[in-house]
Order: sequence, then C-alpha cells, then structure tokens
Amino acid sequence: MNSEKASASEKPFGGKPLEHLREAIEAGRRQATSDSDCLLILTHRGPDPDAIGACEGVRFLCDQVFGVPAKVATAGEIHRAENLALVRVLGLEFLNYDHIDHKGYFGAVLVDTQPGFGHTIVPEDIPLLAVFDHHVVPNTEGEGAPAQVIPHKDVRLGIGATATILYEYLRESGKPMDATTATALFCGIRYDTADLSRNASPLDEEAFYATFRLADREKITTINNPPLPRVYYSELHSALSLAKQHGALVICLLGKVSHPEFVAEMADFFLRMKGASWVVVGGASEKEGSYVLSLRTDYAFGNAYPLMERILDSDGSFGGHGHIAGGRIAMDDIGESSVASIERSIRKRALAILGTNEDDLPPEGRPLS
Ligand SMILES: [Mn+2]
Repeated sequence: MNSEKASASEKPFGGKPLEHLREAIEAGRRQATSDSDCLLILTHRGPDPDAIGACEGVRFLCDQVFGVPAKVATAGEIHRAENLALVRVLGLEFLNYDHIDHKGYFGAVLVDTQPGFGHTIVPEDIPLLAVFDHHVVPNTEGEGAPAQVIPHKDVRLGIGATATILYEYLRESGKPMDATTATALFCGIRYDTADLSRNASPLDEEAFYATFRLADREKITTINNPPLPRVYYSELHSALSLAKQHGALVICLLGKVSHPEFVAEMADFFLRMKGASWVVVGGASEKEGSYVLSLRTDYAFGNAYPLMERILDSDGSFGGHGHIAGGRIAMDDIGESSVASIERSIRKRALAILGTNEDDLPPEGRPLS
C-alpha cells in the first residue's frame, strides 16, 4: 500500500500514464481470443456520480483518443434519483451486466473500485486490462484469491474522485472533451469532494473548474433537482417517524426499504440535523437479500470505519473511510421477524457504543416529532 500512497504525489507510470494505458489496451487486444474490438467498462454496484462520471470518462478516452469502441455495463439497478437523472439527462448508454455477451469484449476496465471489493463483480472470462480508483484496499489478508496482475493499475489514494484521474488522462491527450463528458466528470468530482470541501487535492480543484467550464449548466441543475417518485415521500415520512435521537446519536432503522441507496441518503439527511454528530441508518433490501447499514459522523476526528465493525459485531461485511461507513448483513429471508431481530441487535450495540447517559433521556430515545 505504501507504493500506492506514494503514487498520489508522484506521477505514476514514469510520468506517461496515457501512453502506458494505450499500450496496455493494445497488448490486451493482441493477446485476446475474442474477435471483438470492443472494451467493457465496469464499476461497483449502485454506482454513484463519481463512478458514473469515471465510466463516461473512460468511454470517451477509449473511443475518441485511442479509437477503441467501449461500452459501459452496470450490475444491479441504479435507484437514487440524482444518479438516475445523471444517466438520463446526459443520455448515457449503460448496459445491464447480466445481459451482456462476454464474447463481445476483448478486455475490461474497472473504475472507482478494485477487484475483490465486496460490491464489485469482475468477469472471469474477460481480461481486466486497467483499474482506476482512489479507495483504500480493505484488510482482507489471507482471504480470497491472490491479487491478479493488472497491466495498468492507477490507484491514487490522495485524489478526491476517480473522475479527476480520468480528467488528467483527457487533459494529457489534448483531445477537447464534449459537454456530456465534461458534465459527467464534473458531477462525479463535485459529489465525491462535496464541491471541493472534502478530500480535494490540487488536481481535483483543477479538474472541477476545467470540467465546469465545458459542462452543460442547465443539465447540472436538472440533475441536482430530479423528479422524485411518490414512494420516496412515503419512505421519507416513515423515516422521520422512526428516527430516534439519543443525545448526539440519531438511529433510524427502517425495516424494509424499496432500494438500498435510500439508507445512505437518509444517513446524510439526518447528519444535517443540529446536535446530531453520529447517525446510524439501516434497512432491509429484498432485492439484495441483505440488511444494509450506513454510519455517518461529522466529528472532526470521528472515524466511522472501526465503529461500523463494532456495530456489526462480525455479522456482515463493511467498508468505509473517514466519516462514512457502510455495512451489509446477508439475510436468507426478509421476513418481518428476522428484520426486527437484526434491528434489535443493531440498536442495542449502537447504543452501547455511541449512546449517552443523559438522565432526562428516555431509554427508547427521543422521537424527532
Ligand atoms: Mn469515488
């Protein structure tokens, strides 16, 4: 990991990442058994704006700079209204990973995640030629298959967004990007860096302004304020009535949710409440067969990752960095009683770790209304 950390400040690939990538793709094409000349671009499940923007950045780079056709495929559905709007408003073509013909691709590129990450599928029958990411590799020593050799691996922990890394390749290429690519990259950078307020490096700053100048501003506004489905309001209503405050901690366990991204969205929403410095939100997703958890903190030195580990108490898988952590508990049956039993133990552990001893606080917490 030290070498990856170093690459945040040093220029990777001997200062010629674009040429290195071009060679990796050309070599992959020569060695391929597939007759196809098309590349497959993949990211994690439930792609966020940075993942979507980085996919579009790779697609433009391959197509317009290298002359290699490339298609983006996502596994699972995109639910969050803002992310759906990004794809729809920009007219991005995303294939469903479950329905693609693997023989149609000579190689794959993975963005905003890495092989072995929990929410990521990498096909075994398509060679992985390149990875672009900015996440820490989880500590999974002794688990799973040995790390595979990836011809072009650009992982920079010091960069705020994967879209920023792709911006740098496009800048180096000298090829002017179109408004669609600029808008997609911009939305990714602003999302992952919270408008440059979080984890933003000088390169993120450059990329933010450069892509904004070329972006379609009207479309950015539509993407930020997308139409919301009716079910959103009924779930919001139940989240508001289920949330309980325990001093600086807000817990909201939602039972069944229509889609897992709603859990993370509510965690962000409750963290904005004055006096709330820790937020734990959970919900069971029938589609994913799991109970999904989000933990947020806005304490300057708050570290969400080890807390999620304690709240899960070896019940599931988790990941995160800094102030954000997410967890998943696999469930065989999403019946009411099993959901309730998971929620009881999560509430108990969260309160034991983060709860307060204030005398005037009811043990079941204070409702928000
Ligand atoms: Mn990202």
